[in-house]
Amino acid sequence: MRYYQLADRPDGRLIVETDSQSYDLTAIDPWLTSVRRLLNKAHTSEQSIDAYARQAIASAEPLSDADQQPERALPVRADEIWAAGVTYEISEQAREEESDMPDMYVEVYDADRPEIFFKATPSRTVGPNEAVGIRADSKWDVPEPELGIVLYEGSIVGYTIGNDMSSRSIEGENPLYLPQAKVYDRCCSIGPCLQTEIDDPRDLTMSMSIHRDGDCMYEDSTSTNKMVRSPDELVAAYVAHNAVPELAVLLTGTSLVPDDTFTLQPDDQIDISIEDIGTLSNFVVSV
Ligand code: DO4
Ligand code: MG
Repeated sequence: MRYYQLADRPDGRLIVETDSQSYDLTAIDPWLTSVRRLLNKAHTSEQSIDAYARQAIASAEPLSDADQQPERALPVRADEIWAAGVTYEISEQAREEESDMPDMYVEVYDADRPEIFFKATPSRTVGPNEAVGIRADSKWDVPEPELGIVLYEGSIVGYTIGNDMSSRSIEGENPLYLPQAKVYDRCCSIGPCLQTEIDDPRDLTMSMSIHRDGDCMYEDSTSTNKMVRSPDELVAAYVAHNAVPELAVLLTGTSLVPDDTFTLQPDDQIDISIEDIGTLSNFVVSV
């Protein structure tokens, strides 16, 4: 099932989409304004969120198409977002090329311990159709389209799409600058929904396009089957010796890297799609 957040009411509105219909969970229970609240209720009644939602919508009327038009907002307001790195060969090769210290990327790609880094707080995270940032002190900037794992109390509850916005010039100058290359205003986008029914997260088609003034500057697709780590392995590394917050997102690394001649500019339009989840669209601003 797909869970969407709408922002057309002050407290928000939570929509669930089943195979064939959409339902307004907030209209059914006014307390259910967010995915977090739904997870809280499901957790208290020892049910999965899908079981809880199915019960809630059992006797409700589905929404008409017109009711579903309002803009979709950030679907999961995670307490923190972390990200895995160098989980695909193409990412390892790109870092090797951009860095004066390439060996460390080869080593982490092959190592038992994955690279996991802190990516964003809620204040730095945007939702669908909002602006993502490129740093004004960076010369080379890219989006990183990534499958996002949504975790409640450290356990996987579903998947989403994430954009790990990155400064390649700052990271390339010195790997110790990674936090500055990765964590800044509007550095992360999440959306368009929380999808709880993914059969195999390691077999999803993912694509990204970047448009500038109506021209396509980049377009490519890949599959999560090229990931060298499993979601379970990445989650195990994230929760190890780490009291994680109630709601978190863990991004799983990028497998789509534009040519080295490409850098983002303000007003560029980024569209990232993952099979069974949907499309996350954002435009770029300088921050
Ligand atoms: O090692 C630096 C970051 C890698 C990353 O963000 C990725 O592979 O997606
Ligand atoms: Mg990344």
